[in-house]
Amino acid sequence: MAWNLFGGKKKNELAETSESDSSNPEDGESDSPAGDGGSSDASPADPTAEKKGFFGRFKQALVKTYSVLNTDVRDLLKNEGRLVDDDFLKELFAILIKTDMGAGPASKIRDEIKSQFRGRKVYMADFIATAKTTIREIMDQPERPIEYAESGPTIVMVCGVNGAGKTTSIAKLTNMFIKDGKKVVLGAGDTFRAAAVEQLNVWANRLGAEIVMGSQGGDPASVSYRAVEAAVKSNADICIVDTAGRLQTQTNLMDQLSKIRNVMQKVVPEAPHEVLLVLDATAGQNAISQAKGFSAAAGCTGIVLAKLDGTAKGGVAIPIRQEFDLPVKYIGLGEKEDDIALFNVDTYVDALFPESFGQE
Ligand SMILES: Nc1nc2c(ncn2[C@@H]2O[C@H](COP(=O)(O)OP(=O)(O)OP(=O)(O)O)[C@@H](O)[C@H]2O)c(=O)[nH]1
Ligand SMILES: [Mg+2]
Repeated sequence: MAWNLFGGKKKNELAETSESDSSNPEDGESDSPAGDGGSSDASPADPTAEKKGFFGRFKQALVKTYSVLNTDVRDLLKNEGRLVDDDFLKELFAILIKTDMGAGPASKIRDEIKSQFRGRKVYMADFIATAKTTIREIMDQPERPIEYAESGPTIVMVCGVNGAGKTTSIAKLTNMFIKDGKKVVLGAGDTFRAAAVEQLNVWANRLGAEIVMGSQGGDPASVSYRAVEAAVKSNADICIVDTAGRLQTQTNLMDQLSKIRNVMQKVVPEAPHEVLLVLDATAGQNAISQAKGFSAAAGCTGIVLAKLDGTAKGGVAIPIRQEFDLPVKYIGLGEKEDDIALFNVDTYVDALFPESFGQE
């Protein structure tokens, strides 16, 4: 059972999906901030449990960010509120910046508080409401699951800097598709690192996906071509191609991504249907600067924000959404194949500011 991973794609779940898109902040509010939203608390037969589970998983992913932000804001505002003056605005900005939301979004929240409350007292509820509204406005995007090909296999290319979480994210996506009854072919296009092919092969065997591999040091374009070809031949639904980690400054490696695209198109002219840029949330703002050139060079269509669970810098999803001008499609919540969720702005904001925010 997917965690609403497919948006509206699963016809037999449409009724549940529309309810469980977690735009309701009350979902799972009985959870602790750490959330208990692992796979244990939702049963397929119980949509309420699924709602709690989906929200709980977001809370779990953001628990480190929430904890720091909550403590700082509570210390700032106390129970009695604070007069909005220059000192207060400076302190507030410094607190917001710590989440790695970036200067733009932090200034926007600060300025909004300033224009609404200057010379008066601001209370916790005012802050939460202003922050949530402002972040929602900045991030505004509909849920965007994978866009499927109209016919034939959907070809997905995955790229990003070294160690961002590409291969693990591919495993998670594969698991999600297979659970949804889809046939998946993987292409081990990272021929650069010695253990990379084996890492993907282990996942493929464990999850039950077909895999096309080449030799280490071989041509990634050739592997990608053969993977797409195999997907067409075997009537697969999805073909996901892994690529080696690279930096946007490595021109030859960035050109290699274009070459991979070109050879895919010889088999399926519309390929790749999706180019997912995997970003490491633990790198915070560095994740943005490291991967800034990727979007244009690789023709990215969406972002997977991996390792959100491992960081107190979870505010980074906000500038990522802005800077790349791409939808954040999925978030990574851990190292296991189930640790993925479809990204939803409302759920993200509600998880950052759950009902417990500001309380002891
Ligand atoms: N906590 C956590 N760890 C993750 C997540 N995604 C990946 N990892 C871990 O991050 C490390 C790197 O993940 P990989 O998937 O190998 O990253 P990659 O981008 O394929 O790396 P290269 O192929 O070397 O460029 C591994 O130890 C993963 O288990 C996540 O969402 N949460
Ligand atoms: Mg890899």
